[in-house]
Amino acid sequence: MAVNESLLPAVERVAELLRGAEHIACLTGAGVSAESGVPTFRGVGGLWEGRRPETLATPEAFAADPEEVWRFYLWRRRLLVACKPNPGHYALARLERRKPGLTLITQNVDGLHLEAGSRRVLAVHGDIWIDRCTRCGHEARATDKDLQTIPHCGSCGALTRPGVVWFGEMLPADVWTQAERAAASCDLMLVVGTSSLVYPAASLADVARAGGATIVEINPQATPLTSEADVGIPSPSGEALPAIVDRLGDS
Ligand code: BV8
Ligand code: ZN
Repeated sequence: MAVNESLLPAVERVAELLRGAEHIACLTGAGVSAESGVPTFRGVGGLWEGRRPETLATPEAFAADPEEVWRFYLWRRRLLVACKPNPGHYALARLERRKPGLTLITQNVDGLHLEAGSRRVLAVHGDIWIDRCTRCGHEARATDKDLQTIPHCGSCGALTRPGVVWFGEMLPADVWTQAERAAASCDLMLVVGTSSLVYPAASLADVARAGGATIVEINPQATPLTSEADVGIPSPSGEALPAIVDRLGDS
């Protein structure tokens, strides 16, 4: 689908900002994977068996009932096996090739940015495809051969957990430091497909603005960031991002 005609001036404005920017940070959330068929967290269909992800994505839920939390994550992995990157993911990978100063920071754990060809990806909430041992910390990439069985550690046999950051857990320190640095030093920040409700990721736009960056939001719905953004494109990212990157041309 092409971007709505009425948004073309905003699309051209963002392309112009990208042409002039050297350091660009892009923060993405679940919305950038929505057009790939991945349910968002807080949108319609974002529930699992009537439960909200926030109540399952916690250390407490895992301690109380590891099997139930694993059923949630195995369900999401089975969903993801059928999901492919969408034009929004591919546009960001093209943008990285055109603008090497781009840093892509994602809250998503689905791996679709890497699958679309983005190379410099800071996954601040981890990776759903990683199994991490609860005893020895050994990490292994899940194979999608069998997504019905709770994985155990290949090294010590103990129960594993998904390699994602749960609510109440610290973000991986090295990745978070790089994300903060990219936000603080960018001239332009694109905030794409996120409700801007989850911290500290949602604070990155404030860090960028404090550093003098121009803020662009791409999201069909309004968020707490919308009133603060310099440019807003109320469009699905799978339509807006390709339109923007197409306008960069080869100049
Ligand atoms: C931490 C991995 C503690 C797991 C995730 C009260 C106030 C402020 C903060 C807190 C508070 N109480 C608790 C906190 C902290 C908490 C938090 O922020 N809670 C929120 C809910 C209030 N944060 C934490 O716990 C973080 N850790 O703070 O550490 C600490 C501090 C010091 C010392 C020790 C400890 C950890 C947060 C990470 C949690 N893990 N995911 C998993 O995936 O299973 S977060 C989860 O939410 C996902 O990663 C998701 O990406 C993220 C954010 O959601 P969004 O990506 O924005 O998705 P959402 O569905 O919300 O929105 C989708 C958007 O897309 C919508 O706006 C929609 O309009 C738009 N959209 C839809 N379609 C499209 C589209 N956009 C474009 N195109 C489309 N087609
Ligand atoms: Zn182990």
